[in-house]
Amino acid sequence: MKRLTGKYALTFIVAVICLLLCACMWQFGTKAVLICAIAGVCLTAYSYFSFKVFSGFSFADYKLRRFTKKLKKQLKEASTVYIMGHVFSDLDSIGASYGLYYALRQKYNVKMVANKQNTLARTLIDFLRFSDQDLKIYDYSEIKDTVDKNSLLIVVDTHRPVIMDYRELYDRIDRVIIIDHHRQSQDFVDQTVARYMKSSASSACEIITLIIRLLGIDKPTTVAATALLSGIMLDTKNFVMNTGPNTFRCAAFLRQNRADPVLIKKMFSESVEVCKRKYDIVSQVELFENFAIAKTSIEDQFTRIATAQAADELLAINGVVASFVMCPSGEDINISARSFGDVDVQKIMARLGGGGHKTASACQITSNDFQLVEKRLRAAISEYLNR
Ligand SMILES: [Mn+2]
Repeated sequence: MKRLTGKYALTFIVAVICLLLCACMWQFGTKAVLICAIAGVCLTAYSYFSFKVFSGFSFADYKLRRFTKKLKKQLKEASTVYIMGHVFSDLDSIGASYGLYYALRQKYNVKMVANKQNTLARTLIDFLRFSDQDLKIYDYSEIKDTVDKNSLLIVVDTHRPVIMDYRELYDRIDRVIIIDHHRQSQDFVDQTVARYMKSSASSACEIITLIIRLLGIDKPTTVAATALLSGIMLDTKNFVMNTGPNTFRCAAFLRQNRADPVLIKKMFSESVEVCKRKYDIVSQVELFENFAIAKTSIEDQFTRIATAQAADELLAINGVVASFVMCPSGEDINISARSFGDVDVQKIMARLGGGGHKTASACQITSNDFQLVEKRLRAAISEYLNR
């Protein structure tokens, strides 16, 4: 027999107490019994419906509930549902796509679409394909003939068409749903039938975790839970950046369903070349006020990823509030900037013609003279400090 869940147990107990009270009221006449019965029904209904709210079973806000309703309606009308993330898909993009795919595949005709060649989440994709035999991840070329006018596209982890994994697919489908945690860009044109964009959420995986609970999935598989947790861990840099109460609630829920943090840690592992390069950059750091500045002059396939990771790593230095790493890129010198949020690195990068976020930003300067670029960077930092 299925064990009584908390909700039903509570409702049952309340109903029994109400019935007993009604029986006791018998001696005071039928009026008293009637009043007691009405109160009892109300109380039972209240405990049934409000259980979720008060027991903390669901932390989704009103907007997300409304969005999920819209999503269900759209799903019912769709012939095929495509789920897609962004270009150079990361753990968050793939994890969120898979989480949603997993939640919907029982009921609907869903296809997970991702570029398997250009991805930063190779380890997660391999893990998913190995552990979930039913999963098939499609390239655009494999599905382009199956698109019709009733197709529905769900895009996760981005809302900008230019960086969607397959722009062609977005252009061909009229009904688009967007689920994203990035701040809305100024050039965003809303052509969606429904969207949920919440910049206070840590990651797309956090939002998807809340959605799959609203869709009625209380026990996701270990594979789905691990995929979702990997996205949260990536985007929060292991629960440091952009975390809110819901981040930890979702993580707790996923861990309860046997998400594997050790496996995720292994997914973050890098090749020995990248590691060496990263610490090579870190070891050459110079401090300017509370700002860490480092550089590398070598350009190869490891530079991009090692630079970004070195910039993250530099924030671990005592007292450092922001970090900058310079690296060559063709005719340009790139600067990756990071901070904990007290310093707005986007403003500093904007002075050098770049952009990004408060905590992660970058710019490109056409030059091959590191000294000159560093001078300009220091000037931009001083300007920022004396504004
Ligand atoms: Mn993300």
